[in-house]
Amino acid sequence: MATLYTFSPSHFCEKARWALDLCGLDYEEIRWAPGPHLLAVRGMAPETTVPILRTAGTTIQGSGKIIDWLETSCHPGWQSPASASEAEAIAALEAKADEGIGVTVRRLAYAMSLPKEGGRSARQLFTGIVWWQRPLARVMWPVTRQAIMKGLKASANDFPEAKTEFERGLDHFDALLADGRRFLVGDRFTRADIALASLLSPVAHPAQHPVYPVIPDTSVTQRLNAAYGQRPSVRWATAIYRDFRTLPAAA
Ligand SMILES: N[C@@H](CCC(=O)N[C@@H](CS)C(=O)NCC(=O)O)C(=O)O
Repeated sequence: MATLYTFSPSHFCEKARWALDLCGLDYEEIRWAPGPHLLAVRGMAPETTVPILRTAGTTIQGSGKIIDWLETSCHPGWQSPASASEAEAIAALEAKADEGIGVTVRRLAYAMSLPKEGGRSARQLFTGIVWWQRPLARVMWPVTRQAIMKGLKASANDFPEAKTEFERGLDHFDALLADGRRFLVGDRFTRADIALASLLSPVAHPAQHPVYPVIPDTSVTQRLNAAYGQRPSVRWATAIYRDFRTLPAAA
């Protein structure tokens, strides 16, 4: 059986999880906490980031690479772009969703939470983590919290820039969706749709998200949803979750 290593609330992890669920791949999810994950990832993969997928024969790090691997090994219905130009458009939009939404919404969420309500973020981040990381995660949290604020430029002072950056990403996708299209590229669901919808999930807070319902405190998500929930991209993400977020049969 394959193993997917994640942080519980991570939207990049949700992107990979969604693709795995859609493929029907049999996998176990092991949740790590930021901080202790540095020990766990050592020797497993070159970077320190999750998601990481491990199968009998290979270790794949990064949501995009995991989906690349799924496309060749699992033959999901949403692969095989109709043309080279469609493949290019899908890749470009996925990259834009990763950078313009994934990175910026994470920075904004942390800038809203870590400077003053770090304990809430910890409770979210530690949801369902593997047993041996629990005590370590708590002990390391003060250092981890500072490291995240510094590394992601998510201090209180960074908040205005983080907000502007995220809104720029939203503007981009709102403009793209203004023609009323159902899918980002062409007339069917693709990995670009998985990318944008999952990376907007911290704002859309969709009912079909497999982790959010069990996360103890979602106040930042609620605030993000109150501020941006009516934006066209966020409404689009909510609808895509409703119509396409397939969960594994056992879940
Ligand atoms: N481009 C990567 C981004 C992954 C990423 O940034 N993951 C974060 C969690 S959202 C992480 O693992 N951070 C911990 C670290 O950088 O050590 C992907 O698509 O997988």
